[in-house]
Amino acid sequence: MIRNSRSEKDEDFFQKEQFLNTKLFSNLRKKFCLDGIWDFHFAENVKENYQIDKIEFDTVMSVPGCFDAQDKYRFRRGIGFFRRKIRCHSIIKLAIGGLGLRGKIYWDRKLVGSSELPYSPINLVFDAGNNEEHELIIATDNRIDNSPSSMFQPYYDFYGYGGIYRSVYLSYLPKTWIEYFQLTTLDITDGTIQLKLELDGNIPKTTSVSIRFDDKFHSQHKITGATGTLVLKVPDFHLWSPKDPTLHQITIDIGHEQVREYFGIRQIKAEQGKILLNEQVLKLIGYNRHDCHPQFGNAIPDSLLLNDLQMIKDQGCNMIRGSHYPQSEHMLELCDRLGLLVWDESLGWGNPVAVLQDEEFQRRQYEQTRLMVRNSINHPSIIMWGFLNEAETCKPETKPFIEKICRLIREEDESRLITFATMYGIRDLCFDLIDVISFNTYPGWGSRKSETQFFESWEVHKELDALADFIANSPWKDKPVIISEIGAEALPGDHSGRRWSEEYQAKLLETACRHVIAEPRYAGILIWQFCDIQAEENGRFLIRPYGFNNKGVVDSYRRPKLAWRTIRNLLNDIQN
Ligand code: ADA
Repeated sequence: MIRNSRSEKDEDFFQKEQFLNTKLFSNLRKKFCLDGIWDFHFAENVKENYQIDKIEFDTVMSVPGCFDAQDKYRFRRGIGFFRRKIRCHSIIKLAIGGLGLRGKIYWDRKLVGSSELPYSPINLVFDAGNNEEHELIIATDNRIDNSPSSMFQPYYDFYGYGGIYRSVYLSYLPKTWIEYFQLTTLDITDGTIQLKLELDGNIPKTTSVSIRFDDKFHSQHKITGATGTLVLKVPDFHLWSPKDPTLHQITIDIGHEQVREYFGIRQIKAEQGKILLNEQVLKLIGYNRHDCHPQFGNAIPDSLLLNDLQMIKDQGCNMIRGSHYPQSEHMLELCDRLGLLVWDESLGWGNPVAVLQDEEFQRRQYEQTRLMVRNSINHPSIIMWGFLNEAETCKPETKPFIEKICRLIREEDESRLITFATMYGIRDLCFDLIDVISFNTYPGWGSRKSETQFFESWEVHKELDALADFIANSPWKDKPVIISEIGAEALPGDHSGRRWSEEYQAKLLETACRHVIAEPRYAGILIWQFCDIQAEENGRFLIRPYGFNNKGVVDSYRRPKLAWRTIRNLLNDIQN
């Protein structure tokens, strides 16, 4: 069991499947991280049917890395070709944590896979060939596709970077392998969990499964065919929560293959307008956060990622909304470890009915949502699944699609809550489909009613009361309500006290946080947003000072604005 202090096992936290050659875990799947400096070529104005044989690699690029965040290619659109040579053989699994905006993958110059889903993991299983040097090329295209089926629409309010956003791994697969496993807490009073297993490859009639918890406790089981469900009791169990994020470890061994995973025992539910974690009422307080930095784009290095999460945790928050796309494995591992709750969501931003009704867009959305849920299923930090930020959910035509996404999530996972962030307030038509009602609202900023340039708290109070009153008198009065976005822009160094100043933002956010924290009808507040982010040149670039969305409480380089200190003092006062 892992407590907060560092233990020997923690040394391997990010390489947990890589310590393969130790005697104790000799069957652990052989998995290699391919991150590093790869060969690179950037091609502008290149046609879709380019010939991969003709690409000449003339320079280098870091993986993970966004080429258009580098000075040489900043804001340029085209295809970034990344190449790496690898000596390997036989059946392998290539796992790319996420890329953008779309990608094609070549092995020895033959196409082995492609993806239209920015930020989504890509998992490819294929025969690598003989034991010799092979060539892997990942072509990442950051040109904006403005057809309705495109997953990254030109009007999104964040920059669409090009490159490999997240780590790349290669693993050898044995003849039968564990393709998927899902751990669900069944009973928090006695540590009972459910393990669903899916095998792939050459499937024997029955498979012996040996389970070990925390390297101490051992039990033997059998499954028939490719799938199986086991109900297990975790000995000496300890519950996971933000205050005490204790993790356990499971080792699943099917003879010629072993996988290990950290997990947490905890239960999340919604009841009578409240969110309960392990039967305790929970008030969510935190931030919307984009993976964005001027020098790294979406490919956030681990040290910077840790810094962001640690800042948020140390400020006294307990929650992060991963706006507006599926979060990386590293981000989720750190949140499990630090004790930060996560709302993980699939990609979307303000999509209108015409896009929401496009069949190919729908197919991609289902695919990304399913991949998100299956890839992140074992992270205790995730308490809510979300999708399609601010889609046109006030239109009846949208409802069947939203209903289908909710059904798809529930088919995969019934243990977490479902939500989406709406900008339609009381006009939204899909509240019956979800577990938690989440309002994005900008009183005192976007929806300014008063004439003065200075902040007036009544606007925030009035709006938050109106939303809470509406839900309290609606058929959804038993669903928890949260403010999923609220905020104001602040230009660092502007201390005029007027709109756009640090003071204005700090006052607005302090007012909103105090209101939600004191109001029992609210289950939480997520400030928009943690850091300033690069705006998309086709999106709101022209109405954003410096081309940035400046609603961060820290700037794009993570330098605190006044609001950061204000919220920290507020949470400190409340918690002590
Ligand atoms: C919306 C949206 C955010 C951001 C915000 C803003 O609510 O969900 O992504 O664009 O507005 O800053 O205006």
